[in-house]
Amino acid sequence: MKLFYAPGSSSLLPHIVLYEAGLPFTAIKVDEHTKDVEGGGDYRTVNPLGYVPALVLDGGALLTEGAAIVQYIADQVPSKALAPPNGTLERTRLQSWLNFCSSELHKGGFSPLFYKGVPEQGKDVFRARLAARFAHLDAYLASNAYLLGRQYSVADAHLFVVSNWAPWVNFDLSSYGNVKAYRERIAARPAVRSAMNAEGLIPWPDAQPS
Ligand SMILES: N[C@@H](CCC(=O)N[C@@H](CS)C(=O)NCC(=O)O)C(=O)O
Repeated sequence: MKLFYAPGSSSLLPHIVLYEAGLPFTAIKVDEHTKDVEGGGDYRTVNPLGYVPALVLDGGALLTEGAAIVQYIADQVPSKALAPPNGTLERTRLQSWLNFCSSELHKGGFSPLFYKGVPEQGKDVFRARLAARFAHLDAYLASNAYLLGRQYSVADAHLFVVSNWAPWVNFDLSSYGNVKAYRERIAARPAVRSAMNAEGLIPWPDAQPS
């Protein structure tokens, strides 16, 4: 399998999950802005939409969208319990959290804060949305070690990855004590450290890598 990634971006999610799964893969770096692929080529020939992550399977099939990619990876190694079995209520709960991270936190919260053309006043609208969602998470994590309760899952990798961006966009997480403790638990996982190390993210950079 080949994972196309840009350091510190949402592609860190499948990168972590590939290490959690213990499956063989090659990680190929992409410049998120120019679309240049390290070693040569234009990334849009892999994913016409131009964004990471993309996972190319050994047979050549292309998978896109982080939330879907990580469920595919998890299903290859059911013994690792990275996702509840398909068709169960718990699987639907996992999908709820993955969608929450993709839509409410990533696209509907953090993404607009990265856009240089958006005025600060406009950005405050998204900071307020994020604040409400992190308050909800903080209350939830007061009595749950992980998003699915007692069991770590790919959704935790997702929340970890999107919340990593807070210092890059001036969103203060310090008042969310349970989120902080949770993030420290996730960050300590060997697979998380391996993926972050492979992307040059230890220590976490003060600004988004260019
Ligand atoms: N819907 C996609 C969004 C992925 C995404 O936003 N990727 C960003 C990095 S975090 C990217 O590659 N942006 C460059 C671009 O959109 O051209 C997913 O959830 O996987």
